Amino acid sequence: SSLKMYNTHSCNSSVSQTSPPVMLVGDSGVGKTCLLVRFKDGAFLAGSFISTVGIDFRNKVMSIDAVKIWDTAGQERFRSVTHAYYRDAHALLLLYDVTNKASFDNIRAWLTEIHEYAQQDVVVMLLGNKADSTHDRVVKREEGEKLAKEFGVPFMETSAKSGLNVELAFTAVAKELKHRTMKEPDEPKFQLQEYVNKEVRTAGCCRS
Ligand SMILES: Nc1nc2c(ncn2[C@@H]2O[C@H](COP(=O)(O)OP(=O)(O)OP(=O)(O)O)[C@@H](O)[C@H]2O)c(=O)[nH]1
Ligand SMILES: [Mg+2]
Repeated sequence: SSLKMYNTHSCNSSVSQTSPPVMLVGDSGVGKTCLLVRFKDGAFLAGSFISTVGIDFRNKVMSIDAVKIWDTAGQERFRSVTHAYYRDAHALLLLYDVTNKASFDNIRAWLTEIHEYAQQDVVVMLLGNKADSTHDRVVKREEGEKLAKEFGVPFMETSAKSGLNVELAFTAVAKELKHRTMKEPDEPKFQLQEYVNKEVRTAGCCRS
């Protein structure tokens, strides 16, 4: 089946069939592929923009856990392909671009789609990407915070260019997913929102 595809990219056996899939979603051009490349390889893809076709499968072994990362195409014409993967995703990183108001306005539609196609207990995190673009910014951090609060999802701003909060976004969801699988009855529940609040950095204030 096509679902087997994700293992063909893996040369590390610790990313197995049971590693939880984390899916990157959001409009075309918001920086999903760049965020993944920054996280995986520590590099930034500057210059010409190569839009993702369909879905791309990557693996990463983190100190917390190994995760499979599915980078999806934001373009409308690939929507039916990405829909097919929603139900298998354990976590969704939903991105908008702080320099693109339409990508922010579309977040509500994305969340509706997530409710429709994803598992009910899927971990969702809202990311306002391109936080490095001070001059082109049109969406304030507070607006992102407000929207996230309305939908009860954790939020942070990120930058694939500077690296701001990139590691944190993936680490936070991996910690949450790891905690869910451990099922230790006496263990206190992992507080994703609190963890994010404690670790998050703000664009322009600190080095990333
Ligand atoms: N300044 C800045 N530019 C970024 C950042 N992330 C991505 N970009 C730029 O935005 C453009 C689109 O990035 P991609 O990662 O390819 O976008 P995508 O969301 O994967 O788009 P699709 O694959 O079409 O869904 C590229 O030209 C990147 O260089 C960022 O954090 N800061
Ligand atoms: Mg892409």
